[in-house]
Amino acid sequence: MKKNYKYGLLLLPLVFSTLTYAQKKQNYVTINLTDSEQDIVRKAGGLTPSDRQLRWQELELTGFLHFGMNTFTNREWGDGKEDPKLFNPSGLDAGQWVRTCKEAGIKQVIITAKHHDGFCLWPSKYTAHSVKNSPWKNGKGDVVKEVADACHAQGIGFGVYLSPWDRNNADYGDTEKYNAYFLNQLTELLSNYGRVDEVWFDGANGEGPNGKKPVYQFDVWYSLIRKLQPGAVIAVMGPDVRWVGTESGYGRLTEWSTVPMNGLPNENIAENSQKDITFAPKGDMTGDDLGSRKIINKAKTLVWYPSETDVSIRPGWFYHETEDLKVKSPEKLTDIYYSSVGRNSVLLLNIPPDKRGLINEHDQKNLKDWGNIIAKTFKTNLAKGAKIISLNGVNTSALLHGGSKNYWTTKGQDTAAVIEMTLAKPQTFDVLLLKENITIGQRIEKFELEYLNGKSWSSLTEGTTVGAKRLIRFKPVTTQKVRLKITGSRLNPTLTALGLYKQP
Ligand code: FUL
Repeated sequence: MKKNYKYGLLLLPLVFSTLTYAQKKQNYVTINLTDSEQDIVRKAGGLTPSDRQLRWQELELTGFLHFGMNTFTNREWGDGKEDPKLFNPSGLDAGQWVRTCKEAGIKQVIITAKHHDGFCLWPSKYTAHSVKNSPWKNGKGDVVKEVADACHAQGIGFGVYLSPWDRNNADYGDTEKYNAYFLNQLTELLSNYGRVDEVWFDGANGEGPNGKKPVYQFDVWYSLIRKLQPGAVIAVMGPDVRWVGTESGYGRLTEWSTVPMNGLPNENIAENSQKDITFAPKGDMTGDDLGSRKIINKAKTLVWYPSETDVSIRPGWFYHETEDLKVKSPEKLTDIYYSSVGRNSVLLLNIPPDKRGLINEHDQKNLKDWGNIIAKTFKTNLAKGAKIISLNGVNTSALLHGGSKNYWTTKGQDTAAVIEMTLAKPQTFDVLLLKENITIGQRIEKFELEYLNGKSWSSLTEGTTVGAKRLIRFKPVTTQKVRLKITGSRLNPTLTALGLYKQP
């Protein structure tokens, strides 16, 4: 008896840690009327990304390529009346676009296959308003194919932007006819270019020639995408990736990937229960706080819906020669990196090719310098070789060599912890990096970093959410001891990385 009891006690921490490890994967959950506040918080902390969301989140840096009729007319929004003959890049090289992006650390690019003017960068069978009626390559060219092939050859992801709003199509305004047209175009893009990793829809919607706005049949489009390209995330007007809410490049300081799904009819939820969501959450996504306790407490359903931060390297989305000297500087891009990737978001940086069909020298230079700043900063984790103590922690070594299968967490059901690090030698640093193991959820709500300043501890920085990645910069300090205090978490907090870095 006694022996068994002892064994029982010894096994207890194991049982608890297996509980944290073996969690069911679920990217949305319904809140019951009988759920207490604590139940809701735990449900939120237990939501996880779908495989396609996880793949996308881990990219961190993605690129947007706004290119099309507007590049040649020097506009941002065409009206659809442009002559296809105006589209004539003199030296288009999609290989150069992809190489330039890749060298800056970008892991996936999205091409504007069709913008609001309706001009198609591929020879669509369903319209005359495309590259097939342009002088470029005597009407035999296909920009979408060139970009897809370059991405596949150079080993980065490929995505398409297809504007629902179409100012050229005569049927735009007629819901049935236009949706059939749109579905045909989507089928072409998702069938003829190999693997597609992201489909990006924006919400713009105007009146057609009949004076009406068509009703977009999003659910039909989503089903087609799931069927033809099951690995692709559907972004912005889509269920997998949420627009961060601004086009400035600056995400929220508190960024939850778990948010309420508002305004959805219950039947829809029931019907889709236990499946991946195929409908986009509605509601205002631009507020300062989309997912803290006070917000989720009022929710009916919670969903894993992570943010994407889109911004252009230039003032406009399309190339304009007059903006050559207004390309964002490497320092500005670095600031944007910390405020997007460093705030639990994926950066979607737009780099518009010029009239030649090349990423312009001005953009190239700043991208390269920016890539070098980021690479240099994160080359060496100054915490490497540190001695780490966390009294209620499990798997402490994972803080320096972690991953989704090997991560630091707490014993029992502890939602608070202190992690103390004694560095191999005194170091000067000015950046903190934290990563949660989001494969089992986003949980941390509050943390603080302190350093040993002589004989006493001083606060260095503090924050709320962590998620996929949290980066915080501060004035450089020199010390040999730091401690991270996690003071709030929805379930056992987890970390796969704790890094200290010095900016060049
Ligand atoms: C917006 C569009 O209207 C802009 O032209 C651009 O494509 C941006 C990314 O999305 O809604």
